[in-house]
Amino acid sequence: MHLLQVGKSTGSTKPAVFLDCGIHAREWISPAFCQWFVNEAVTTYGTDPEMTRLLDEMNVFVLPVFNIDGYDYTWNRDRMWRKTRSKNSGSSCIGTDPNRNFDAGWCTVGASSNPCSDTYCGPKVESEIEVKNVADFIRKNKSTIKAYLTIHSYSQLLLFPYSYTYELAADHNELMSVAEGAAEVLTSLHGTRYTSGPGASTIYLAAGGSDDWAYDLGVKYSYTFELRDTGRYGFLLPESQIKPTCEETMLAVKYIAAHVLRNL
Ligand code: 0X9
Ligand code: ZN
Ligand code: ZN
Repeated sequence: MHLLQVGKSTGSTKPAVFLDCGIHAREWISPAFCQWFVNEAVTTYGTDPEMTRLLDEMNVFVLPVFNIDGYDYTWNRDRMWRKTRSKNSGSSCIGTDPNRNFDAGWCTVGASSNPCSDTYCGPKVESEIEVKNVADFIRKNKSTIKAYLTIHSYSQLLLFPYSYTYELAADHNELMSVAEGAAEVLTSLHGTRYTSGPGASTIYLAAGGSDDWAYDLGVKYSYTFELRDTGRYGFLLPESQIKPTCEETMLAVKYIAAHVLRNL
């Protein structure tokens, strides 16, 4: 797994945002966004004042493809594959849903204990090496990581904890107002409309997700983006929509990062 650190080197420790893409293999616009983000960061640093300040004051850890084996499988075998590609003992079905494999109400709701299901939670918490690696990294750097952003598709949603329960997060009001601000700036570019809210009530109850896990670890600004579209093309988002989707998403990510900085 390849993890990039983007930010001005200062010698001292800086607060950080953790951004991952491609947890689910078939959500191709997601890795495209992480790639776009890194290119924008390194090419607009020094000219765009907002990006310059962000990268002066903080680091962004970018995991461009979380589920590498699954992503490869969607390019070469099955375009609609979602899960990892690990073997399951006692079953001929392959893979675990990495976004059901985190230690957050693991496998209690909205997940399956059947290895053949697309939402299989895995044999145990962090059974998937990809999940274990990300969880270990965030745990090790939890004093510096102030925000956790994870990019999925599709549905045009900006979700935050919780998804494993209908209970509201302690920081619900702040998370909601930051989400609404981010969605507003996103819409301003091409008119794409987003819905913001806690995962459980905005899409569905689903335990074991990375956002809920990061939040309960103490990373307050924990968001799941569901990028374009709302179902016309779904995972098969046409090439012509890659650039506008990345451009608008960039505005929302920068908005959240700026809010994090302002509240340090
Ligand atoms: O179900 C998911 O993992 C995400 N939707 S997707 O269509 N990309 O699969 C939503 C995740 C929301 N957060 C949690 N369930 N924790
Ligand atoms: Zn997803
Ligand atoms: Zn455009």
